[in-house]
Amino acid sequence: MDAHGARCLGTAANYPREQQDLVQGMRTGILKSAGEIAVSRDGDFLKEPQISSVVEQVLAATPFVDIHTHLYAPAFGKLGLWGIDELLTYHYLEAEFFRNSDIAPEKYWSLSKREQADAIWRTLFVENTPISEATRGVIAVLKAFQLPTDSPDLAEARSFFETQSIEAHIRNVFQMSGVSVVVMTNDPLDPEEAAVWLKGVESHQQFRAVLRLDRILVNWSTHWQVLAGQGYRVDEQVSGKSAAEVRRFLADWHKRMEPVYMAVSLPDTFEYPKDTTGNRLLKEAVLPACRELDLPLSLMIGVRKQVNPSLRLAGDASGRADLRALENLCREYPENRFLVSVLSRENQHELCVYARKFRNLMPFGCWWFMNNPSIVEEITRERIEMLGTSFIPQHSDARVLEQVIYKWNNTRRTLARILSDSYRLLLEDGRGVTRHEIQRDVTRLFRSNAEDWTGLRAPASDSPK
Ligand code: RAT
Ligand code: ZN
Repeated sequence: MDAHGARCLGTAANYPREQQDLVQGMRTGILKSAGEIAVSRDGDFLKEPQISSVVEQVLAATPFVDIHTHLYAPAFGKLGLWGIDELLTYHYLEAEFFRNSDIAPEKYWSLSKREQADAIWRTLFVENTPISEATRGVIAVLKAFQLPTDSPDLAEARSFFETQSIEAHIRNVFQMSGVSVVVMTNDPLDPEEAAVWLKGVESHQQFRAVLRLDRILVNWSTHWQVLAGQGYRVDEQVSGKSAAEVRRFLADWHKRMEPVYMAVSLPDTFEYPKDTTGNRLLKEAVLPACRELDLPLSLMIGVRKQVNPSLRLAGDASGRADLRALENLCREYPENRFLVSVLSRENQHELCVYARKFRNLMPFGCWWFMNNPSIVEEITRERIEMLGTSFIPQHSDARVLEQVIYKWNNTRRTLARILSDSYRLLLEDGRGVTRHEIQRDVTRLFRSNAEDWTGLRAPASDSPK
């Protein structure tokens, strides 16, 4: 059946006999016939029962680009987190720990990292069944390294990680998770991180930089003096030469970091336009710098910082944002590209609608509280239905190296189901799909949309599994 036929099922009477049979078959639920006709037209089309396994194979064999993480290249030393104690003290798990333990946050923060990890293991993995997304993630990592998943303590896991050398371990982890390149989050105003950059770091093809701007765009009043102290002529009100000087600061850091985009995480209350220092800096410094340097700006919208400060990093929540701010930015700055993720479930559909209106908007990832299979499934189905393959389905947001194993494994598992369903529906509607097309779609979703948008060119040689 041709595309026209598929669109016009209501007027089947005008069709040749073969198509009338097909339409009848589809209406009465004998959907196999669509697949048979498609296959007979072109041997490359897959039969319905083949679709899932081809989708799974293609997903497994395609090296992904991880467009947003908090991982670091080995040159950053202790800033790069890895190993069992870091995995267990991930703030997603700390939030769950505080629900399940009598230990007060102040007491927990006074423990050593090792003691914290022991407490979390005991509470969430021994005394409770680890069925939450974040706890299952640790189990999947232990299993990937053939470590015990039900041990009363962490002795064996610790001794395994202690014997790994970081470079080889990174290669191994990337291979196991099927990622070829990860994008870091690099804050030029973080004193510890800035010190590493200022000493000079060799660029690493598999860890690409991102110029993170939260301290400039969201917390200017407590950070402008750092820039002033470094010789940039800025003031708290962003008057005079301030915006030009921030552009100079960004250009200097661009030279140093070679970032693939600039990024900021914004509160649910973000509005644009509105006369705030943040918006002045956005309009007069950041957006012009992105245009000059041909970089997209990533806006991660909807965080409500520190609703419970005693939980530290685990104390942030999410809120629904007014995405008219995004509409205004996309319309007023067609020369800027915006990579956008939103933190509240309620904003997801609007984000898809805006992406249909503005080609300079690229939705990416299921961020933080959205990164659970049920929500990922909902968001991704919606995005495919509204945007086809013109979006970036996922990023890992990994803070600890080995997390990419479980996070990307989960993404492949969920996406296999969703993509297979999409191709099956397409087949039922009258259009077969080939392995080549599935590969083209997966490559676009998990590599080339990110590469084309950021100018990031990932090394293609490192293929997973
Ligand atoms: O997901 C997270 O780990 C959050 O704490 C944030 O880091 C968020 O992803 C961000 O980049 O701001
Ligand atoms: Zn993040």
